[in-house]
Amino acid sequence: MSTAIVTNVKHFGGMGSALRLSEAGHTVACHDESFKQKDELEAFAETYPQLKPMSEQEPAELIEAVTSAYGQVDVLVSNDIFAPEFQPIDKYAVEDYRGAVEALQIRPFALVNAVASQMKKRKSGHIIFITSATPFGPWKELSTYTSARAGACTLANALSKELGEYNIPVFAIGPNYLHSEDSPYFYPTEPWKTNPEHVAHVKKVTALQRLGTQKELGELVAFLASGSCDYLTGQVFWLAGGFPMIERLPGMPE
Ligand code: IXW
Repeated sequence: MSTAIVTNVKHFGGMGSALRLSEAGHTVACHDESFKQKDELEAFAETYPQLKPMSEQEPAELIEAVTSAYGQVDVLVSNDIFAPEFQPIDKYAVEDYRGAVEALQIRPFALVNAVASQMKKRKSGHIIFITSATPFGPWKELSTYTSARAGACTLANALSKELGEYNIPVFAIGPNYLHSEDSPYFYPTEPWKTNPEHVAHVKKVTALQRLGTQKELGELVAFLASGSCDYLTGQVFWLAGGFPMIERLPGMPE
């Protein structure tokens, strides 16, 4: 029996990860900010009886609660979210950057900080950060979010160096244009699947010309967590359909 944790489960890559890990036989403990409210937690438990919602919010408390309820943590999926705000550098407040770093770097760091000792003792575990493909293809005027995400990708790579001897692979999955269904983080059905201008944009900037699905994200998470190819560690997987698509220079010969 294996215990997995998925954070921010209702958002970004949360549901794809949790449902697929559960299908693969993991007991999946789920964090979400909304689970602070008892009725939200109960509603989630009723809709998804195969998943285990947790009310704890602080990383160390969450790890402790999951460990005592479901046993040692085998898989950590730190699925981090932050509302990106586009601004030129002289318009951002310095605090905007601090906020992005707190949510996108400190949070996964704190989770690993809390879970590492039990994984090291057992010499087993898998750690996956869901980050972003924006460091691979940065947009103009999104410096805070993009750089904070880049730090999380590097954190995964750096941790892979020290946790390798304990048989703990560490990965980052960097999505972009991942359909988030009814969550605002980051490509909900409205408008990204419905508004013709948004659909045309996705077609243009991704080589595969469409949004990625929760199912596709879940397949990668489950594969990386499965241990079936444990000679991998430290990679950042850009799960972004070939974003950013670079078009041919105008005027170049055929
Ligand atoms: O920044 C994102 O969306 C902004 C609209 C994508 C996310 O990093 C994965």
